[in-house]
Amino acid sequence: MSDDLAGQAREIAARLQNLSTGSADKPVFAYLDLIGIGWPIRCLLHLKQIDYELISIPIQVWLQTDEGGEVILRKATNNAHVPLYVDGEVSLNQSLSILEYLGDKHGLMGDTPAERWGVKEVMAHAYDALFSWGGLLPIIAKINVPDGVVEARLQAFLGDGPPWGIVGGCYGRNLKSFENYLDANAHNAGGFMVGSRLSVADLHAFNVLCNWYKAFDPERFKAQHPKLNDFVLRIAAIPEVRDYIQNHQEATTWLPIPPLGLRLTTPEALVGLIDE
Ligand SMILES: N[C@@H](CCC(=O)N[C@@H](CS)C(=O)NCC(=O)O)C(=O)O
Repeated sequence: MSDDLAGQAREIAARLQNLSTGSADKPVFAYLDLIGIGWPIRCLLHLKQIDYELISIPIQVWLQTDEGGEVILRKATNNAHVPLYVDGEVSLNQSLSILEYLGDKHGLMGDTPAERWGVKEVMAHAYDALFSWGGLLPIIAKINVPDGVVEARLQAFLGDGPPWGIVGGCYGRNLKSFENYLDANAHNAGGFMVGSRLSVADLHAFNVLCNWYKAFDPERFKAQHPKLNDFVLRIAAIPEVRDYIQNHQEATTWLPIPPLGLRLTTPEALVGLIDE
């Protein structure tokens, strides 16, 4: 591996570009060295004890640009993003597709056609709760955003201030939808999002609920959403999930660079989220 960061970016880019269903003798998963949206995929691979190659890309390497100022690694995948998952059957570059594919392969997509649709719906909601206009990521990301806007957006999102643009009370509203999914499934024992056993819907929901929403405002989360806190503790009590959190998960939720993000959680605080 080259010792300069741009050299490392070029080497990883070449490796990603050379990956194909024909080349992979075991599954390969490439992602940044943070929890981000990779957590449910890596947790599933851990739960199912899949032997795979992890290409963990340090964020400083990802940020390297070429002579023209373009991010080198953005040119290495179809949609300029990671995660990327490749095995002998597929090469997938969207986290939801990867989760659905692995969910199918390893029996984590529900037990009936209706449950399968339910799993997909909860995953779509979990994705929205992070990435959509009313999601948490646009609130956290503050690079080049004036301080006043960061604060107004945050207050609106939490419902503690007037709406900002189209963001208003979305922290609580996004969480209420998760509660609705749990309530709708309450006739099934076990307290899962869908059906009567673990599915990728639970893994995806867990990541968004614990590593993002609870980490962002632990006191509010516990006080106002006890049912979701119980869900977090329940999923984290599954021995393989607990092992993944305590011994294998990445140390930070996202870019560990304070000027770029609001309320970044320390590695210790992140692991502590499953004990209360
Ligand atoms: N819809 C895509 C989104 C992927 C995405 O936004 N990935 C981020 C990391 S979480 C990324 O690659 N960021 C680097 C960049 O945009 O340069 C998915 O779900 O896989």
